[in-house]
Amino acid sequence: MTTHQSIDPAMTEMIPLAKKEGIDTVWDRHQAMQPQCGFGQLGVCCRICWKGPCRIDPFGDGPQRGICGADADTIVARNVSRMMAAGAAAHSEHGRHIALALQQVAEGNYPSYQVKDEQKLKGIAKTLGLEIDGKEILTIAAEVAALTLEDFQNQQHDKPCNWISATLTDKRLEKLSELHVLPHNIDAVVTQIMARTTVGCDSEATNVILGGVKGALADYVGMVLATELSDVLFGTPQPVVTSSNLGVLDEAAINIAVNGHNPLLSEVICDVAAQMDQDAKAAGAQNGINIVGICCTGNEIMLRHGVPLATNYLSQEMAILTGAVDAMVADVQCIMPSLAEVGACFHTEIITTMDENKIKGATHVSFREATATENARQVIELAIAAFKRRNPKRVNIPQVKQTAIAGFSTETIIGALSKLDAEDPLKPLIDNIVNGNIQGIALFAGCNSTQAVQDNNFVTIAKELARNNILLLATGCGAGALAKSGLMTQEATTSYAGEGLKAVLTAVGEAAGLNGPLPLVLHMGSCVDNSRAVGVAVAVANKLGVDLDNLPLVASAAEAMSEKAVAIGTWSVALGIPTHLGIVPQVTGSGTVTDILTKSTKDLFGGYFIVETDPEQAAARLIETIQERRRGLSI
Ligand code: BF8
Ligand code: SF4
Repeated sequence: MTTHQSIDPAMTEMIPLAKKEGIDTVWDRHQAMQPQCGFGQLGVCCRICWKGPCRIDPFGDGPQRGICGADADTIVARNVSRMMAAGAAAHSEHGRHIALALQQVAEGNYPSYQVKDEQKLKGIAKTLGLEIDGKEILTIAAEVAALTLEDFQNQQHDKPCNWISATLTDKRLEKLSELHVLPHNIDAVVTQIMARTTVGCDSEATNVILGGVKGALADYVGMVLATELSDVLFGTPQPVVTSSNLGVLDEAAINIAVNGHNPLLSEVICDVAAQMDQDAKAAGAQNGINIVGICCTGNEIMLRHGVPLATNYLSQEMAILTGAVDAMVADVQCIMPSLAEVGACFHTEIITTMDENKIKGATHVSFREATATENARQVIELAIAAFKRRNPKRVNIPQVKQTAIAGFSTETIIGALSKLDAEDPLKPLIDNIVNGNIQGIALFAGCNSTQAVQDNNFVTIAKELARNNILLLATGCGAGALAKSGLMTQEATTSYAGEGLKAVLTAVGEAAGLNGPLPLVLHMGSCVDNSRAVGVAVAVANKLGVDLDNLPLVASAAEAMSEKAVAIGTWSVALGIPTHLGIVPQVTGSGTVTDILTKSTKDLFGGYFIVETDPEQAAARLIETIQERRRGLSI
């Protein structure tokens, strides 16, 4: 049974429970917000200066220009570019944290961290063009950190960011350079967007959007460096069998849910929790401490430690409604401000950890990398204290849980393929794309939104694509949706994959020692880990001697919500990837901007947005897009 808000079976229990308890959730607030403002939905509302707010009449009867003279095209273009800048800022700030941590580790500071994956670090150093022979590992770490931080500091406009130059195809770099959208400095590019979109500046829509695209590519830089350096510090993900959905909460344990994005604290919480298990048992929790994940922090530790994923973005409040979460630890991004209020209805301690991200009513533990172990201990002590206040009568854990095989980093995928061809690991993948066993590759990324039935777009599209022999990759809350729906299992491959895809997933899985196929959907990680999918695509493109816009590769942000998703979708398009949005973006008030994003980008970059809210129609369009790409390659 499903509800009209969600297809997540745990929600069929939790949504009525919230009603019964009289607790407002994201779905109630969505309802209360109806009808939502039409001007905002179309993107034609401007609040950039205090002469405004201004809005353009979409029917042509009222004002067609704001007070300053800006028309719908300018207003829409500025609004969406600013979203790209905000997304880039969020991911890059996360990346900067990781890079600064690596720099300190290299200097022998930050005792809670170390270089965990030396091979990865050496590989990165080579990719960035560093000489490593005869160098100590910490020297290499220092040099990699310095080159990374240069991407936030470089003032030479004609020198692109190190991490973009090192990770894309030559042809793509040339194209982006010709279009003047290659970022040279993440911070500067974000600043430029804010500057050029302020009152009385850039008003030509295409120019504004191209400025935004440069910001979106800066977002890519922030993500790829965050992902790669996280692997250095915390280990490169390997396949791991774990589980997902609210049934991963354990009534007999102290449940700590880690929510957000940045793995710096959650990694240490995992370590310290293992050491404090006895304290938990002494407090009466028979099964000790049970760490579970939510959103992308959840994805990060799911991939690296097999920590189960409790839920994805839209249902984060529902984890608290189970009455079994003793502490929810929030770092940055996609944390609902309502958590403190919901937590107050139960015994749950809501703990914020980053000084720049506080919630009224939550307990704040000021996290510092230098004192990470101590901070993790504080958090766990708060959870133990809260557990003692837990009311067993209010515990309602839905018995809904799915197995999920996760941990498909680029290295893991290539490693699994190398079991079929050690000399040339990409050959089996390419051969199977050419012979049609695999028709193409689709990356599912991005959020949940109340604008769709939770998880439904992802699951419907994924099943249809799999049936049509398309290899599926996933990240972020899209990955959460597909994990909760049981599509990251070997059984799902047996049930849903088309014959060709099934044969390939089985051959690779058997060769990799899995006693069966690979799961139907390969979980590549959090949102910043979208860069892993680019890694696979670039390797395939280079091997074939083509560019990314020739590959039978599509992306789908089927339930996009966040400004970060706007940035990711836009760099995906700029890299040449047709990118589906299952939510109508707030740009349709300008025909010009809509055309730029869905049509002109095809000529400029090869990638473009496909907007389709109906998941079956969306699947059909994605399949047709892959076929078009195949025809282009004459395969
Ligand atoms: O970075 S997918 S709702 S949690 S923004 Fe947020 Fe969207 Fe989830 Fe992760 Ni990404
Ligand atoms: Fe209105 Fe122009 Fe000010 Fe925007 S910038 S609020 S359109 S006057």
